[in-house]
Amino acid sequence: MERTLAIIKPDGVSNGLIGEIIKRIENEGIKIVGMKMLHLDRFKAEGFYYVHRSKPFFNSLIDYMTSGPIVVMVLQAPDVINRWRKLMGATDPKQAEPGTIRAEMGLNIERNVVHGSDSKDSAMYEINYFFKGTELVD
Ligand code: IDP
Ligand code: MG
Repeated sequence: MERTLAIIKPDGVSNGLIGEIIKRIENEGIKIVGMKMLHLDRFKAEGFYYVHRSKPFFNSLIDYMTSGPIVVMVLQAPDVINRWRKLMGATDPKQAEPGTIRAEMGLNIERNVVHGSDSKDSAMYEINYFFKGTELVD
């Protein structure tokens, strides 16, 4: 069993896509074991995207991620890190496989609707960044 962190980003929430995205997760047989809605402040968003701090898009990314509420979820299933990234599609919606969330709902390479951890290590960091152990069910 594996866990990953998923986020429905501000554009996904404001465009009314929470239900559609959760439906796709559940239809894959992936279990949601933690979920909350948050509005990140800059400090919290910067800590989450720490690895990108020197990228040219960092400030714009923080503006975007603090622009409205998000939904953070912990997903659990075998191989869920890869499976959730497959459902999301590539970072740039223009490059994303047809049928993926980002291909169908993403606005551009920044406003791309969803987040998913990219490795076991980042999944552990990101889950602990938003959830206490007692906030996860099994
Ligand atoms: P990922 O979300 O597919 O893992 P990362 O490279 O980890 O992609 O980038 C984190 C987030 O930063 C992306 O989801 C996107 O919102 C934003 N981002 C990535 N690359 C660019 C870019 O070239 N321009 C603007 N925003 C970007
Ligand atoms: Mg990433």
